[in-house]
Amino acid sequence: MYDVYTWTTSNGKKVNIMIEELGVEYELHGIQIGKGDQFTPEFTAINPNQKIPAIVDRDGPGGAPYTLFESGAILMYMGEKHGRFFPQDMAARYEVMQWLMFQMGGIGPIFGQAHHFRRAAKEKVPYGIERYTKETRRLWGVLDARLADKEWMAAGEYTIADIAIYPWCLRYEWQGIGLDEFPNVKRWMDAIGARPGVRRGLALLT
Ligand SMILES: N[C@@H](CCC(=O)N[C@@H](CS)C(=O)NCC(=O)O)C(=O)O
Repeated sequence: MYDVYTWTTSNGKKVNIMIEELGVEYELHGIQIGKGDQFTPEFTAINPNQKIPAIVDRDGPGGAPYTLFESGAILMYMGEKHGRFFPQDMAARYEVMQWLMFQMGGIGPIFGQAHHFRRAAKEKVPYGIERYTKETRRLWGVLDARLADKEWMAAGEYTIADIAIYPWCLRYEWQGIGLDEFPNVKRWMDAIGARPGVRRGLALLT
């Protein structure tokens, strides 16, 4: 049984999809970041970094409750605990971790800055818009090249690497990206979007 502290943003969606794909039991706690729920003392005790997502596994290692934040760590934990979407074989596992880290260290921060400078920033800063739009487009190119001869991002199967990257791609319009320009990513997104667990995950809290 998990307590899941999340919202409908890209990082939140990763965990929303994962819990529905796994079919685990959970209690959902909507943390409305636009209203400042992430700054309450109760949530800060769960994630001192005051960001969603976070989880508490009521049956953690040793049978004790186990608290975890950072979406990549949560996906690895759940994938390992339930033996799904995170292969055991060392070479396959590190390939998955490689693309997961690529998402956490590249796609997340860069796409996030593109969203900020292109949409949220009150002042339109041409340097910020150009810098993050250009790098976002480059990262889309990396994804498209990777998927040119592969069905999934890593290890020849649907994994937490796909689950981590997909929600960020859903915001392509915010990034000034046309899906027709990246046909391999589009095909991969269509395949992920057709999964019932993904559909259920994306519907949470909406
Ligand atoms: N690296 C973190 C990033 C988490 C993050 O940036 N979450 C955003 C929503 S997608 C958030 O909670 N923002 C609220 C804030 O910054 O105050 C992760 O992947 O979990």
